[in-house]
Amino acid sequence: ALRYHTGWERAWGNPEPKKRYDVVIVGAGGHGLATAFYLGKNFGITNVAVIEKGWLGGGNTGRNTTIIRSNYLQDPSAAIYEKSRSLYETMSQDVNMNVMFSPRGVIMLAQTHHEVRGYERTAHANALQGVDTTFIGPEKVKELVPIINIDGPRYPVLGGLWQPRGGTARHDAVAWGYARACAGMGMDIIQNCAVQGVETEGGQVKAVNTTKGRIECGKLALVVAGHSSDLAEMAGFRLPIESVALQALVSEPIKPCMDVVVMANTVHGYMSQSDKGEMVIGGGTDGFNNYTQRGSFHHIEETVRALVETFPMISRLKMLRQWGGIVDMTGDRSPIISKTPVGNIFVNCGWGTGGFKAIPGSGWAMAELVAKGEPGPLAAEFGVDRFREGRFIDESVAAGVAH
Ligand code: FAD
Ligand code: PYC
Repeated sequence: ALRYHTGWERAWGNPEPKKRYDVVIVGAGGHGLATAFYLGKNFGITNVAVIEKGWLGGGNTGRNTTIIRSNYLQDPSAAIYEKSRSLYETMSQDVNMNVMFSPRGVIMLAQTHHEVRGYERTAHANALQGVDTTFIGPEKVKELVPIINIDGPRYPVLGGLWQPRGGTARHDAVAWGYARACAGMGMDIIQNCAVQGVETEGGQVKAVNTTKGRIECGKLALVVAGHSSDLAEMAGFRLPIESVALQALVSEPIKPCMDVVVMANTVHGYMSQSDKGEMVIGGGTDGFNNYTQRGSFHHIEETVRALVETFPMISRLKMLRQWGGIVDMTGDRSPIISKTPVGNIFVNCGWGTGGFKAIPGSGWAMAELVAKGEPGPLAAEFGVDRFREGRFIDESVAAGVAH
């Protein structure tokens, strides 16, 4: 039947850059594309280019393990992640593409007494923030995840933080959906076009220099995750970001055996089952800064060894693929959505190991910042100045991934 599949329309165009745009967004990952989408949808700003050095969604957006949840501790985090989670519920309709959002529920296992106390605290905080989570006991964990071993010798399962409305979505479709919707609003998505320089004059950006030539812009949004420090350097300022590889792997496909997402932060691994049946697995970040988009062997071993304790049945699974992405880590494990020392440059980065879930909420908040020049309520606490002023938004536990 596939031989009849010819003459398909392009979902988004392949334009040459124009001389000037009102807004240039660097980075066609989820956050850059969502920023463009909400600039158009919420503010009617459509003379926008999204510039991508590779292919859209080819960065962390297409490399993550797709976990969506909003069970964070601090109020500003719960607000933006919950906004984002709720936007995932209508994303397929909003962008007119099936992003396969699957609110199957997420459990963060408590495997030490410290974690029990920590997650009970988070559940109370979430109740006050309007985020639906509960602390559940080990029997309930076993009921939700029959393949789990709750009596592990080193770290028995003592309970878990359960968010029934968390889940997963198809990550490529999120990027494709936004890209097609943005192109439909008349925006240009320019792939294979690396930004190599940022021209400023009198504290304002004038243009970016790219592998496809000079492009003038009224405003510039830097949304490049692990390459944020490079772009900031081009624009003449520094960001408190470290870049490091985080990797994931998938097994051969097997019959449905686990219909929730499980994160085991003490033994350190997380696992869900994709619609194709593969077990999607991830572990910790590399212990050194680097820009390599691939995994390191010791992580595979450590992650799988950790998960085998909790899920003994995976010991006989074959692993098919592994890959890595460059994540942009801040010291407090919270993002930066901020003005910069250059008047009309704005930055969105620092989502680190946990920004897939944040894509729509982040785009919503960043679009408001770019359109108005000032952050709205969702972004207000995430300015870069907080590192100078000591107003950290500590989410090192909620991040769930060892750093
Ligand atoms: P990206 O998708 O990386 O996009 C940035 C883009 O900028 C890239 O496409 C890059 O090519 C482009 N770029 C860079 N430099 C330039 C330049 N000079 N010129 C032009 N373009 C440039 N988050 C979760 O919420 N849940 C998870 O389960 C989860 N799992 C993860 C697992 C792994 C293995 C990894 C790596 C990450 C995971 N994350 C997860 C984190 C999440 O993937 C990221 O936070 C999120 O995708 C960041 O999106 P982004 O749009 O900011 O960045
Ligand atoms: O933020 O939920 C998360 C996550 C899981 C795996 C990597 N990040």
